[in-house]
Amino acid sequence: MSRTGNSSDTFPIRRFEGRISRNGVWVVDLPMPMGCPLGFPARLVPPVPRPLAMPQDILLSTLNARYLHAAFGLRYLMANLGQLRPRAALVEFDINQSVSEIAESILERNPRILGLGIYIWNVRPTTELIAILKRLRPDLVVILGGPEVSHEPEGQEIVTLADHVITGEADLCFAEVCGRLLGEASGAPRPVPKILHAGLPDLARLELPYDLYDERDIAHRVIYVEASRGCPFTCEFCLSSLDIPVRQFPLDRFLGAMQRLLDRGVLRFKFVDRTFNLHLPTSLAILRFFLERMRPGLFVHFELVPDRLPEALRELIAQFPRGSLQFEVGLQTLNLEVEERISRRQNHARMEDNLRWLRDHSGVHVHADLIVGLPGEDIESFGEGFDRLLALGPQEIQVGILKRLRGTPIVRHDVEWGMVYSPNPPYEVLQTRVLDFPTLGRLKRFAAFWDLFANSGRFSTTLPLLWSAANPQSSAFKAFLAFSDELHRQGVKTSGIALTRQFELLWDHAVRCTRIPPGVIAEALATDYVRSGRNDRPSWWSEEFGRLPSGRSSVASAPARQARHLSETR
Ligand code: B12
Ligand code: SF4
Repeated sequence: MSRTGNSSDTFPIRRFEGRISRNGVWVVDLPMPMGCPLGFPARLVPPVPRPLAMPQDILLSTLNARYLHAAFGLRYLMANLGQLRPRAALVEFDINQSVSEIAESILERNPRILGLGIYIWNVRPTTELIAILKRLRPDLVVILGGPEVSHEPEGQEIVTLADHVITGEADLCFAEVCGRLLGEASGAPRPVPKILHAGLPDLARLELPYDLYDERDIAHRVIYVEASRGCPFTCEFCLSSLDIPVRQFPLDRFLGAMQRLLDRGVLRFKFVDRTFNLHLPTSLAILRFFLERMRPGLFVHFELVPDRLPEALRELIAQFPRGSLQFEVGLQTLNLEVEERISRRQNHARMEDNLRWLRDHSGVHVHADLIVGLPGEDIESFGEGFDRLLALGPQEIQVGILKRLRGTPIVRHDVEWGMVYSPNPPYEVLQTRVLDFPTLGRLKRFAAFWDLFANSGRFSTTLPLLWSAANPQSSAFKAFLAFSDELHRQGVKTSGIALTRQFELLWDHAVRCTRIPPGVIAEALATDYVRSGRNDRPSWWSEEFGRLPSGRSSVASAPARQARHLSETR
């Protein structure tokens, strides 16, 4: 049998491609032409017997950002392979693994076609991987897809090395291309262009991929789910601004799949919908679904736009147990001019009202995002926005550095605002007309230390002291920037600091650089120390401060970090 020929002469009778539907009816999987430029006509394929499955014919793979993350996109491709599904396998790696070990593992499976998901976090090691694979197995057909190769593919080394690239949502198109390459239907392989643009698939016709989360995924990984695709907004730094229109998966089928996940013991759901609160009836139905099935440990994460929280949504949200919901809220900037410049629409008054409401009347853990380095935003403007946001009380503020994602229209500001980006992934901004390289470095450290000390929830009693009444003139942003600068001066790195060392560093800074009485600092720090699970006497605690305070109770539903925040805030 040739590697690319049709092997239909070796099949056991009674081995059919297809599946039994939920109501027990035999369904033949059709390669759907929707959105695939190869233009196969919609046709009925009779349930012909297929060859004995060769699981290695097609291998789907990717390098995830960490083991914890599952490749959701690949599972869609696998679920929608139709007749080819028994001849395919999915294997995941992560970017911390060695490229040669990954190559070995792939070659062991001896695939004919290798489909790789390419993202900003894996483009570099995957380029290396393909170079190795192609040397060892020049006949291996490599098909790429994913956001990093879906835009500006020209000139990318990884694209040069690969055989084909399918841009966009390839759920159905990948099956079509594999069918062609394997000579399905026609008996001989047929040519496929190097770059194909998959159109938007009809979500109602997609097989949902949730059964492809296996027991190990359920036990150890984030379970990604989506009820819709696309975003109606046009923020110029974001790839999703190109994903218009918004499309919904049929709600009943989606909720049925969520029920099966719950039945299999999934407790933590992460919705990747760009804006969960866009379509009110759907948002309400999904929230109601989870509320009715609430159980200890159930935790659901949504991304939403902050200025839309109508009363009906609020009523439902308020009923969720503390720590069972997490909202990721993209603010990005609070500077109106910058917002307008990057085509981002946001009603500030409503946003502020909603964030306050969430803080005061719900048990939602709010994770808010800000971006450093947007065109025209200087350090003062960023700091003011940061302080305003902090005052609204989100449990976490993630400070991200602007990235020049391939395909995004943010490049139109390059000349006017002196935008200079790194040529290497993740293409972070290096300097702008109003933020020089050293200042951006300072803000990057601020972001990393903020994550370690504030977002970790470990110092929630002590940190506010840095910008409290003891330092009335100092904004939280300035006070924490001073701490971050001080750590840098001492040569402290932004990662790999032991917890006890973090306590020492904060103690040292607070005592030396603020006017807060040592006893007050020690009391606050000791509260944080005990809450972090320690019961030994820390080096900075002295007899004169008396006994160490006792610990606080935790929040049942939330993961550890979120629980630390929420046990403090109510
Ligand atoms: C989950 C996620 C992560 C996870 C990682 C997941 C993992 N598996 O490792 C985490 C949280 C770590 C993460 C981090 C980041 N992420 Co992220 N993330 C996402 C998110 C929310 C969901 C991805 C997903 O599952 N989507 C749903 C599936 C169905 O879509 P899909 O993955 O795109 O797959 C489809 C197509 O791409 C294609 N496809 C995919 N694989 C393949 C393979 C083949 C062979 C083919 C033919 C086609 C194909 O078909 C699929 C089905 O339609 C997306 C936004 C979004 N909603 O998509 C951003 C997104 C992927 N992330 C993005 C970015 C920028 C980042 C960060 C840089 C953010 C930051 N901090 O600034 C970091 C980088 C991390 C790092 N270490 O460097 C960008 C991608 C940019 C790019 N060019 O890759 C996105 C699109 C967000 C955005 N709108 O800008 N992210
Ligand atoms: S930042 Fe959020 S609202 Fe703006 S385009 Fe991206 S996903 Fe949509």
